[in-house]
Amino acid sequence: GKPTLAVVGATGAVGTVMLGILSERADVWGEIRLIASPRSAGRKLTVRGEQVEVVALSEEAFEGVDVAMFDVPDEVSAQWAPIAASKGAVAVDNSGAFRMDPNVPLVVPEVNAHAARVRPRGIISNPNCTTLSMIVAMGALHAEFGLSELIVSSYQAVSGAGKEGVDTLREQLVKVAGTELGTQPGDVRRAVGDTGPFPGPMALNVVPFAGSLKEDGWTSEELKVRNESRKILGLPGLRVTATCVRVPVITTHSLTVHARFENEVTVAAAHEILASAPGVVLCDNPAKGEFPTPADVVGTDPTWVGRVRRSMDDPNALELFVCGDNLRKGAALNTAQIAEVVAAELTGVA
Ligand code: 2RA
Repeated sequence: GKPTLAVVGATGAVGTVMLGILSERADVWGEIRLIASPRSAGRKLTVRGEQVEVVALSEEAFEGVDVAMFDVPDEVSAQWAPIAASKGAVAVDNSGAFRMDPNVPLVVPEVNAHAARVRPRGIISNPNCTTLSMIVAMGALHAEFGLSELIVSSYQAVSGAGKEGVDTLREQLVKVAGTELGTQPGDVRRAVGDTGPFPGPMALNVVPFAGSLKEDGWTSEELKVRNESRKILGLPGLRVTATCVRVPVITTHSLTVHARFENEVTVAAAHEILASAPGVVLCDNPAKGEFPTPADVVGTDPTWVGRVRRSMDDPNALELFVCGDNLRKGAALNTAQIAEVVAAELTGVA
């Protein structure tokens, strides 16, 4: 029969998008079990057009589960993904708890689907949304030109910080709408008051800090881009520098990328690769005003790439602008794709 899937964290920002994605994609699952904190147990959610009652997270909840997706905070995954695995499920985890564990593969199916088969702990990790928003395009270019360095700046949407992030921006936008704020030092900060999960106002502003502070002034997000890109691409020595910035966008992360390669590159060759790469859409006609923006990309599955230029001072380097929906490919969609790779393996289709 078809494998049983559990969705842990079904009521969260990513879980909600996941239920929509599971309803749209080819139906490879038998039972879909929805699991959340005891606080949400008993709620009914719609998946595949059916009402399903949410059950509380417990050991018994994983009985008979073949694949368990986790969209929960790091500490919840750290505790419960190994329990799901000990019950015989393959855990596909979207937290940061296991991504850099050498015994846990970090998988983006378009780039390294093969890595999903080797999972000594019964756990597969899903990358962070910032890495995921550009890595499919980078993987395609790497396969052709051989990547040697990435220098990126991110423009990250507030939904990366969950529902609280979205609520915070929406409340702030109401406070600044129709005013003349944004003309005096501190006027926006005073008007919006509470900045919620962000270290500065998000309305009428950009904040050059996402995640938490780590060593030498780097943030957790910046280290994730570096470490995860290296692991996914299988390039442990890849030079990577990231500056992660939060912008007043609800959903869809963008990045500017300076990518340096072993070999000389041309825009025409890069266009050809990006236009034919699975999971990538090339949208690059600036003369017609055509380039990806979060407002146009949100709600879609692919990684969108535009503004492709060859670096003026380096024939081996490209400059690009990349957008990806951080809740879809950046989280739920990639997790669903990994789970489908496992389902195909379990049912002998792969
Ligand atoms: C963010 N990447 O955008 C984080 C979410 N995991 O805040």
